[in-house]
Amino acid sequence: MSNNSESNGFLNRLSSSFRKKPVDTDNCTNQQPEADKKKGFLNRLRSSLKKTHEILVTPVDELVLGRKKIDEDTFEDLEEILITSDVGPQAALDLIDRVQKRVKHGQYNKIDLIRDNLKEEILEILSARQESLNTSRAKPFVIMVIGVNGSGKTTTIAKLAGQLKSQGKEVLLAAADTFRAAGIEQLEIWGKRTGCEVIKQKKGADPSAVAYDAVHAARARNADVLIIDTAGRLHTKVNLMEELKKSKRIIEREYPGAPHEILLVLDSTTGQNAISQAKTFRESIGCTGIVLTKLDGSAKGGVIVGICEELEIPIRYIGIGEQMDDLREFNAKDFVEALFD
Ligand SMILES: Nc1nc2c(ncn2[C@@H]2O[C@H](COP(=O)(O)OP(=O)(O)OP(=O)(O)O)[C@@H](O)[C@H]2O)c(=O)[nH]1
Ligand SMILES: [Mg+2]
Repeated sequence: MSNNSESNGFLNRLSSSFRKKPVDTDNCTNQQPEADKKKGFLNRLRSSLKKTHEILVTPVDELVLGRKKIDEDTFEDLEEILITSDVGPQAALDLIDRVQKRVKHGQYNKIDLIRDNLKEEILEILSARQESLNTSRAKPFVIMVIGVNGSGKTTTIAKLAGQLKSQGKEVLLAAADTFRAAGIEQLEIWGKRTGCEVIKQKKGADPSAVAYDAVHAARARNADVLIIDTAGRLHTKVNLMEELKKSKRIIEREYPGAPHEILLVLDSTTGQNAISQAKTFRESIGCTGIVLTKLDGSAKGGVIVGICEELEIPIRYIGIGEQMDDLREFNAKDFVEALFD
């Protein structure tokens, strides 16, 4: 945000999105029967993954139409579909290999079962990265949220804070994105809305100093969870990565064992670039979990397969919209069902 009017415009949009649908911190206690809730949840996920479905699944259905048997061409066409749908070259080859093996074993050697083969293999790849975040294993549990500019870090923090609050947890937020005044303001607004205290300093302050204050505050208040927001940074900017490392070092020094989670937020609309981002962040600072955002607006959701295949980092959450309940714990089975339906 370069000036005040831009910043105000952004904050107004943020507030109006709340007016449309207020934060529901009582979400987990509402009376909606479980089955209905699950159905609504799957429908929402299905409509979020519609664009990815059209790029990844519809062409597979078309591939099957009019063919009588599986041959070399079938696999070539399938590979092309997988690559165009941002699954990524490595994951595409692996998937083809897996499907070919099944065909060889004569398990599913009918053309119309290509789709089922593919679905099952994708499920297997995704399931290996399903591991939910357990914030109860330390108190306070410290989460550092990192990622490139605009990937969805701050909104993810807000959604996560809202959800943890609704579970009765005491959550503290730290505005260690000191790069822009609007970054601090944005977190403050979310802090108010979710009822979480925000630890902050002035714009331009050393982010490690904010992290230092926040760790001490979280320990003094005996908070359950501390979530630290950081400024967006291009993964290729060495000095900015060093700044992040410094914050991590300070947190470690002040509270051995922390940060307990380094959550990397990746924007699914960036497709294959999300994988390069993850590799660089992993190498320079390390990350213990991934949040894949903006799946609702993305035709490149297939990248989730590449992420799961190429990086051994669990996917903790997925973002499927801008509302509070649009951050979902990653469930591979639900995801694949919604994608292929
Ligand atoms: N449609 C959609 N929009 C999202 C999602 N997650 C975040 N956004 C939007 O993405 C935009 C950027 O989100 P922020 O949370 O500000 O991103 P950030 O990573 O904190 O950005 P910087 O602090 O500038 O690096 C906002 O307009 C969010 O509402 C999502 O899952 N779906
Ligand atoms: Mg931010």
